[in-house]
Amino acid sequence: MTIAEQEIKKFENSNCAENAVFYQAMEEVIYSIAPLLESDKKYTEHAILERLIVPDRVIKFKVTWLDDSNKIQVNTGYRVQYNNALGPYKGGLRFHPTVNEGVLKFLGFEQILKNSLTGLPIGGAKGGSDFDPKGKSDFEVMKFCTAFMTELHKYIGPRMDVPAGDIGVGSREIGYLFGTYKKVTSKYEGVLTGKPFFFGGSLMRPEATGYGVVYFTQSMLEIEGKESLEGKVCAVSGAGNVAIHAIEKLLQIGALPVTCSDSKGTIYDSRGIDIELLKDIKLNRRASLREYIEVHTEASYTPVEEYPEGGHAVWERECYAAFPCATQNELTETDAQNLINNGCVSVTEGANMPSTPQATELLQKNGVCFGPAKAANAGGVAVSEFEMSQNASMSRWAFEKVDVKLQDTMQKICKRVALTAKDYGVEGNYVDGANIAGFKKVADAMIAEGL
Ligand code: NDP
Ligand code: 2IT
Repeated sequence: MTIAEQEIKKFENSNCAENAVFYQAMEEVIYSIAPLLESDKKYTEHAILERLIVPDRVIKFKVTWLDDSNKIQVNTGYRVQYNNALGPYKGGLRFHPTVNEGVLKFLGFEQILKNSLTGLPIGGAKGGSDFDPKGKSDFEVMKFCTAFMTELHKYIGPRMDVPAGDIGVGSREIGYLFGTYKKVTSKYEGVLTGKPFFFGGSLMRPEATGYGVVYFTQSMLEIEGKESLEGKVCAVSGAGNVAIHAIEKLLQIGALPVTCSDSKGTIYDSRGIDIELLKDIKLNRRASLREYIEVHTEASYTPVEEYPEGGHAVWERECYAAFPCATQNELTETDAQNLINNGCVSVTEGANMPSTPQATELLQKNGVCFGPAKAANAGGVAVSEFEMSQNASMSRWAFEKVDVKLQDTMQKICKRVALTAKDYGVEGNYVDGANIAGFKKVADAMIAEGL
């Protein structure tokens, strides 16, 4: 049995339905870092994987709130404080009905290695709730956020744990959460990132993840000797924070993003996505993407019921570069085959773990440049750390300054990942490069810090 197989065996009891995505993420990392474990036995001797895979703590709490008809609602809240070897726990909050401990452990585990790759002093965490903001009034969202933070505030702080947004949590929710934290603690401090700019947020935090994904892709294509994105057709999935800003940056650099999608269906617009309309539908009005074709009648809308079997309408389109930016496991083996058949040259993950293991393997085998989430979407958390920095020094940075620092961060991550892959004999494999580089830094800190 190889070292990687021995390590995975130690966790086979945790492979239950609730932990499926967590197990998937963990298994990928362990197989990826096998060359490091084989070449340096200290990581096994110090039981680093056993210590890294079990979170420092999982906080689980009840959230009770009154809906608009004065009916009592009960949800579950979580914060998984995973690892703080490199800095305070840091990572987003997800509000979505599919949230459970297994999903948050997968996201928190990925976050440790992602945050390590940024080179910034931040540990890994994730949290959230099974609360569904869809269809709720602003007042209901506010009441839920107040109830959630009334409990969570006990466990977080600017030097302890700094949450941010993720699916279902944007600047509106962060505002309500911040307001409650301030009220119950009487402290005005940088305890959350992704705040609106006028009360302590960083310029460019909303754009950071999507823009960073495009900056990462530009670097990856350059390193791999491929043609740049300018003038190229691109396919993007999702229609939330990450997808919208990836589309915006693609348009700014002269690429042609022709798709976007939400949980109900996919838009294809061969002339390029109308970004202002998309923002109005999804950010301002939180409406369905279907409305896009009411304005652009020549575009097409494919509802999920009509997706190809085992696949998604976005990835049936011919494109040079693909950007899955919606959710985990949204890009399947069928989708990967469609992309390959249509001549796709690169896939960059904007969402966390959007490609299934089978899809990733197929894309890599066929020579498609593959930018894994923990490297490619690290721009969001990097600008979150810039926000922590600005809050701590009571300062404000200009948009251009944040943008330059973000570009620099994404280029450095990309080069480091490519170099690490080369050093460990897997040149061109950005998945292994990211896992090894991210893991090594955290593991070395854990060893240096003792038990
Ligand atoms: P949003 O809530 O802003 O948008 C999520 C988008 O994905 C929406 O279009 C939503 O559709 C769609 N979606 C969500 N769940 C599903 C599903 N089960 N099936 C199909 N579509 C779905 O979230 P973000 O844009 O912030 O997050 C998207 C991804 O990026 C997530 O994987 C997140 O973890 C990751 N990420 C986010 C970062 C950030 O800074 N926000 C940073 C790094 C990664 P609908 O509108 O119908 O709900
Ligand atoms: O997955 C992620 O990196 C995020 N949701 C952002 C985390 C953060 O702390 O900004």
